[in-house]
Order: sequence, then C-alpha cells, then structure tokens
Amino acid sequence: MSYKKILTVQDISCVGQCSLTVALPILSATGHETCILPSAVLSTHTAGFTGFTVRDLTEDMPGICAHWQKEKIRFDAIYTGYLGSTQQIGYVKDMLTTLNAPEFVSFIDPAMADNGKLYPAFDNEYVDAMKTLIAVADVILPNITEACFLTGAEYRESYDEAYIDDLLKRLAATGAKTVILTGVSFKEDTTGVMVYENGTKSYYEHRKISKNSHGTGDVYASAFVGAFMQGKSAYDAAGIAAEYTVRCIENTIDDETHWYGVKFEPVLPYLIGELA
Ligand code: PXL
Repeated sequence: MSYKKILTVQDISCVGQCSLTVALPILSATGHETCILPSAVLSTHTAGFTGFTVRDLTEDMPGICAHWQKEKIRFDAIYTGYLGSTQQIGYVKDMLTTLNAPEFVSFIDPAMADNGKLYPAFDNEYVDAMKTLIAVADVILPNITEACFLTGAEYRESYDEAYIDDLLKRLAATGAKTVILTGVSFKEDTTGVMVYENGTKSYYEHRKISKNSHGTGDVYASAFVGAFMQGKSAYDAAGIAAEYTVRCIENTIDDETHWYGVKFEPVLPYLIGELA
C-alpha cells in the first residue's frame, strides 16, 4: 500500500456526519496521512437542522499556509469540499501551487448544491469563483446540480444519455482533467457514476436506494480520493467508492432517528478490504 500525505480543506460540522468528520476517518482508513484545514466550524450541517452556528475561518487560512510553507510542508494531494467563503476559493487556488509535492493531485468536490438548488450559504459569486477553481483541478467530483451551476446547463430531473454527454463535455471544457459526475441514473432501480477522461467516458452503474441521504457526497468523494491515491484508476476508484457508499446507506436506512448522515464507520472494514 502506498502512504500519501493528503490535505483536505472543508468545514467541521460538529454534528452531522459530513465534511471533515467523514473525510478524516475515511482517508485515514484508506491508509493515508490526513492533514486538515477547516474552512469553518458549524454546530451542525445546514441540510435539515435549523439555527446552526457558523464560524468562518477564512482569516486564519493565510497564516496557517504561511507557516506550512516556512516549515517546507508539502502535500501529495489536496482535496477540497465545502468551503467557508468565496475568498477561500482564492486561497485554495494558491495552495495548489505553493503546497504541492512532486506528482501532486488536486481533487475538487464543488460541494455547493444538490437537488437543483444551491446550499443556503452560497450565491452566484461563490459559483463563479468555484468555476475558476475547477478549471485548474486534476479531478472534479460534481453531482448533476453542481455540474449545471458550473457550466450554465439547464438542470433537469429526467434526462437521457445525450444530456449527460453534453454536461461531461461542458465540464471538461472548463479545464478540469478528469470528471467524476455522480448520481447519474438512466433507470428506475439503478444509478451510477460517469467517469470522463481524455474525451472518453465510462459508466459505473450500481443499485439505487430510494432514500435521499445526507453527507453521502462527502463519503463518496473521500473514499474516491483514498482509493485513487492508493493507485487505483479513476474508474476503479469510482466503483469502489460507489459500492462503499451504497453499503453505508444500506447500513443506515432502517434507522429513522439517523436522518442527518450515514453510519459509515461500521462499513470501513469493507472499504479497507477493497484496497488490500
Ligand atoms: O455534505 C455537504 C455539506 C458540508 N458541510 C456543510 C453542509 C453540507 C451540506 O448541506 O451544510 C456545512
């Protein structure tokens, strides 16, 4: 197994099983050193809880990065998720060229929208800044809603393969090298992931669970990054992450009290086994 040093930049939702509380354990389980840069601290995530507190950590970022540069700390990969402000997107762009080790890989999960809507904290200015970040990314992991916001394509709930092909081409035209488009479903009982690299697409199809779960985008992206950094191809990593995420949802679906996230922890041995 290879052992990489990965920096993940996303928020700490203290309760809610998303962002850093998901990325850190999953990346560690996939065998990598995981460093964190919290973008904000929230009492909970913003999808379903009300009255949550938010502390934006934008102001702390330049000092933290300057210290790392002084210490000559470099990362094999940077993986970003939910960011705290538009200004942070600029800081992250700088990090891709100041904190990068040789053979560096950047993974950008736009983490800003779902089901046709932006998350409450974000606006068009944030979307425009995110466009500039995905343009310099090695791998991007949008869902269909995010893909539409990032490319100006019309959001559709039902679609055909031609619509997805158009989205993939638009995403690649932004400059991102590898596109992992999640939540692509052509049939009632299956969904999947489109992997688009060098003008070639491949589809990983898997069973669909009707329940809409929170935090699964973060579970998916974290497992993908961990597997990819273990040397898996984008397609194999996409499949491993999908199978892991489906099992996490299945492990949670019968527990109505657990509506805010998925119980991903007991399924970690499965993920580890896939990478052994
Ligand atoms: O899972 C994405 C996410 C991350 N962080 C916060 C969120 C969400 C989704 O709503 O609210 C704070």
